[in-house]
Amino acid sequence: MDAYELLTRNAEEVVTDEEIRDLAEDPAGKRAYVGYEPSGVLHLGHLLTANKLIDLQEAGMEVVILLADVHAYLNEKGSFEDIRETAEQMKAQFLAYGLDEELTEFVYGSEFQLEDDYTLDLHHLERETTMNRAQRAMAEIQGDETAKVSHLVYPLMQTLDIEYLDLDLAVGGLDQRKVHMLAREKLPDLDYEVRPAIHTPIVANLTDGEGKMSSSEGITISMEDSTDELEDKVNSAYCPPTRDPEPSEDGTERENPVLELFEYHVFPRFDEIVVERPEKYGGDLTYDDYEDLAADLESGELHPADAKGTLATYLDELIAPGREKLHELRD
Ligand code: NAL
Repeated sequence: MDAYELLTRNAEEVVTDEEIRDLAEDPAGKRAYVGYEPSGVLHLGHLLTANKLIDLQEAGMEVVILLADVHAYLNEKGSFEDIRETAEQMKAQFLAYGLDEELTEFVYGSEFQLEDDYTLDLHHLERETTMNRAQRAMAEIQGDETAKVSHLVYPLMQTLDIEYLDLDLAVGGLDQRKVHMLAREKLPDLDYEVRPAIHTPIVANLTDGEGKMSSSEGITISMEDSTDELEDKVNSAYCPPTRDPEPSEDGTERENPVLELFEYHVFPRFDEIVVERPEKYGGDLTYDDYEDLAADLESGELHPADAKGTLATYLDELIAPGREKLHELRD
């Protein structure tokens, strides 16, 4: 796979394509970042962006993972001490998941976000940005409240971090796009450069294919799940035999989350997917391409129950090393 393809595969959006093409010309040694509010346990949302980081490393890029402790504090995720502790666990799980240790740097936000220069730049950015704009940038991340001043400061700090970490590329889920757009618009006001961004898709809710999968509401799969729990969650997932399910009765768009998990989580990490079936049901099916699996589900060649069983097996293999790490850390 060439570098441009590695950078862009499974991306929902790249900003801008031209800038990403330039970067793909010579990716070796270039630095990409992603930031996470520390939480004790990685879930599929984290792993989706991590898959993109693995793609970037395969293209030769270095990856900076910002453990956004100050951001988590601003977003009321706990005491500062608790947040720091969960960040250490997070680090171990990322490495267990398959990020290249040589090409990954972990940085705590508090290492540089409390310095004088940073603070003064932040105040400059506060002067350049309307409350309405900051609020809109934060809405997708924080939910529907965004009622505290801390929620307005949050996206401005995220904007500034792109400069302070000396990066060539910003990576994040589609829910980060408004922050990245704010950064592209405002960094030049402070005489800083604009950087390209890659946004990964957001997977739909597992149980009904509506909205987005979320760790706070509904079901997500995490490094904490046992093999049995994972199997139960996948088996109860919504999986009509189509890529484009009808909207629900109240008109809400629906996706097929089982297919999405195959596309964004399984196929990027395995060369070949085997669906094991007894001979009397047609024997094993083997896929090296997501499109073929999706087509077989649609035609009826692949039964949803077999698709789910296979999905659970491969997801289990992906989370097993991180699960083990978590148990080690807790014992
Ligand atoms: C991502 C987050 C927080 C701070 C960041 C700073 C720089 C780059 C990326 C960052 C977390 C992210 C989330 N906003 O919603 O998880």
